[in-house]
Amino acid sequence: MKRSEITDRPTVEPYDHPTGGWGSVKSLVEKSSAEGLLASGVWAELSRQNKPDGFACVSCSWAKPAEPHPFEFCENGAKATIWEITPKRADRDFFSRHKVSELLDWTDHELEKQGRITTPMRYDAGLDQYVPVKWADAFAEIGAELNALEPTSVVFYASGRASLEASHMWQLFSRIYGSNNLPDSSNMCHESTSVGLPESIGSPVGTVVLDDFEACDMMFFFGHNTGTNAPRLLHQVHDARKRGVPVITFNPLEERGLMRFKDPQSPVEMLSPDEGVKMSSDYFQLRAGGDVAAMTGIAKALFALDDAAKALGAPRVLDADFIAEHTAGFEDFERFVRDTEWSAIEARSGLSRDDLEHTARVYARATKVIANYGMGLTQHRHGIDNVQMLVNLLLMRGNMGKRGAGISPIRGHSNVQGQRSVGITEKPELVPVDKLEALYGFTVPKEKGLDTVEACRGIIDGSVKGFVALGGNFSRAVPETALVEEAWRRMRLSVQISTKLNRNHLLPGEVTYILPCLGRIERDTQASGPQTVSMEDSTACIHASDGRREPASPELLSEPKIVAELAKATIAGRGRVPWDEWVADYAKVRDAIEKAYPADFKDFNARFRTPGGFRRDIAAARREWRTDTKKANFKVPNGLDPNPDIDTNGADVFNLMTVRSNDQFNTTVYGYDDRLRGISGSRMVILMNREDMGRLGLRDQDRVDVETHADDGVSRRVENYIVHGFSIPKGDVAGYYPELNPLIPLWHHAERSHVPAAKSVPVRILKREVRAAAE
Ligand SMILES: Nc1nc2c(c(=O)[nH]1)N[C@H]1C(S)=C(S)[C@@H](COP(=O)(O)OP(=O)(O)OC[C@H]3O[C@@H](n4cnc5c(=O)[nH]c(N)nc54)[C@H](O)[C@@H]3O)O[C@H]1N2
Ligand SMILES: Nc1nc2c(c(=O)[nH]1)N[C@H]1C(S)=C(S)[C@@H](COP(=O)(O)OP(=O)(O)OC[C@H]3O[C@@H](n4cnc5c(=O)[nH]c(N)nc54)[C@H](O)[C@@H]3O)O[C@H]1N2
Ligand SMILES: [Mo]
Repeated sequence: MKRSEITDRPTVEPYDHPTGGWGSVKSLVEKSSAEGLLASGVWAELSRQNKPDGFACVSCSWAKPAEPHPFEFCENGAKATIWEITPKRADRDFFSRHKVSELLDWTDHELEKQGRITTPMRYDAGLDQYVPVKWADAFAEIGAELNALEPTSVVFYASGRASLEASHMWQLFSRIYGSNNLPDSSNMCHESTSVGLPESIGSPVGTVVLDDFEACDMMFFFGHNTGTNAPRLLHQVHDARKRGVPVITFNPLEERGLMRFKDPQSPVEMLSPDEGVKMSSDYFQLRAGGDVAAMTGIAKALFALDDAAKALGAPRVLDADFIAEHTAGFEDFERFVRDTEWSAIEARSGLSRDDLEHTARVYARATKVIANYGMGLTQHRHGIDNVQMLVNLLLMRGNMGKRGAGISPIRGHSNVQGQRSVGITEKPELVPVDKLEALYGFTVPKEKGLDTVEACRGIIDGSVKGFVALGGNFSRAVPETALVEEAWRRMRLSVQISTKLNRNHLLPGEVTYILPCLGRIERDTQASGPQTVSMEDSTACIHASDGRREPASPELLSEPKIVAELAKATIAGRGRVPWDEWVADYAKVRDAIEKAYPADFKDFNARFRTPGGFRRDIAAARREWRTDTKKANFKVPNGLDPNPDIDTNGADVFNLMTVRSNDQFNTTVYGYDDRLRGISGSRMVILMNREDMGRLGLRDQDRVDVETHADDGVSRRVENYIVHGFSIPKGDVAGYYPELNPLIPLWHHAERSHVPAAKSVPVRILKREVRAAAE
């Protein structure tokens, strides 16, 4: 079970089967039996997943259709369900048998694999163990501890899974207590979207819904591993491809899901021997961080096509009417694009002018285009430039705010977008301060709170003294692992509301609690009866979710209940929130959300069971631009280079992308089989271009250490990784998150949005000379 035991030889073989297909069915059957679940019980839950009267999947946030498929789940959504409904338990007995220092040697996989936590636990430093506590004692002590701390020295983190109801209560608790320190996993994820899109189009979220996918006549995919991270979206891509819609993908890695797909719900496709549907009509393996360059090239080619059309008196290629009526900043953007040389574009993107001109021609022929993107755009120093550049491309041809067209950021956690919609944000200007103050009779703190990077800085420098987490595995998800982990133990208070054991639990502060909660698939019964919760998906549609399963333990409390009890123990007498009434009937929390956000959540309780969800009010989707200019703004990027000021100093510096495998959900590692990339047996791998390997004298399966290239005096290194040749551009290397997070400097983040730049970490690859000796 030791960490080191899994670094043995991985196998890396090209996986040339389509996504979906039999491989995914086999993987599911294996996962349920490994968890000791009968297939029949699993099927019963899975058939309710993402249905109007069922529960919202706990995996990704992709949209849930009004008319679902018979099985509206994918391989990875099913894995997430199986992982939550497991019969395994990390119970009192487990914690009495293992010291925390012992558990620190376990892998992320082994920790969570112990199963659901059943009892509230407090860390006992003398025993170096977690010991069971009564809920009432836990709440009382945490309340007293919080009251002894300065509110601005406490962080209230949320990981993106908790419901709209729990989340709205969470931010009220934090703000009445006196803190805007409400970072969210979104800070590590789509914050480049949340900062970039409002400047461009005046909306912080995407503008498309499922219906647009049915109407579009072209799609882009930039930096998203759809087959693994939002597999249900493959249905929309699959349908579009069958209609002959071109899909052009830009990704340094050949991700199977966007190459070939077999619909596991279609008997005809499953039984046919062919290779499935070709999902991308063109697939361009650009250099990581080369997206601004690639998009500048496409824009440049569009200008050239437009020039030619004008010269011939043919119809324009740019949508001149849309640009004149709806946009600002076009001239500056045009100048930037025309002034950028093809040589620079080709060098930085790693793509040829021909390929980019071809893309522009395909794009110019389409009239309704959706641009999808993920972490490959947001997790860069120039993450905001990436997002805004993609919007620029859409604006050039009026592909915004009309049916079949728009921007589609593919969100992460199943309710991460929703948490932001109901007040979880460190930026007080994004919450309805006046309404909250009038409704609940307290003063909302006005100074900006800490985001994720700032919270880490505070933990490291000691100014953050308390950390309360509504889900997640913060210390493992953030950069600069070594410094954060060390500093965590100096904190006064660490409280984790969790379902499963993870590494963050193993970093005790002076006072440390694990508070176990119900999962979303479980029945949540309160005074008024069974409760329903709600989530917002990636397309801003709100859905009801009903858990029916027997709770993993009778001692578990729901998230709203835990938040309310923490609040009552901490801020009793402050603010007029009827905590007990809300917990008794979550419909009252929904009424409260509607009062705070009347436009977005109009008739919330009446509408939230609408099949397919009801949509929040997204102004940009109807061409109302809530920006500084009242227009959609073309934005000029700060140059083509994602890491402009890194001085390689003559060293052989590679660009490391940290990515997810097909067998994990963030820091939750289900297993060691990244089937769609053909890698199995280990996650301690570095994927590298064969020419680069040759230059460094490396062969497949050689051991390497990886070191961050930075001159800030901090040494960041991971050891004993296995290198393997892979289809990846020269100069780029890839490996798995979160194991590689110790390599990411805390200061290496997107400008302004502070998203850690997890897709462009400058590293050196050092061959270990132990190979011969070890054999
Ligand atoms: N099964 C499963 N589903 C998930 C998750 C999970 O862990 N497992 N996580 C959830 C969460 S929180 C999120 S945020 C999403 C994440 O979903 P993704 O956005 O797909 O996240 P990553 O796995 O980090 O993969 C990023 C992709 O971008 C590519 N890429 C890397 N660098 C660049 C670049 O510079 N340019 C371009 N164009 N591409 C690049 C990588 O090759 C990879 O295909 O998925 C959500 N859904
Ligand atoms: N290097 C690198 N770092 C990254 C990324 C990357 O691509 N590369 N991606 C970033 C992104 S996009 C994200 S979103 C973050 C993710 O960061 P987090 O959201 O903090 O991490 P998760 O791994 O999703 O959290 C898993 C834990 O959540 C708890 N949990 C699960 N279900 C529930 C529930 O229903 N309720 C409660 N209360 N707890 C629950 C379990 O105890 C589990 O151990 O990581 C970021 N870090
Ligand atoms: Mo995320």
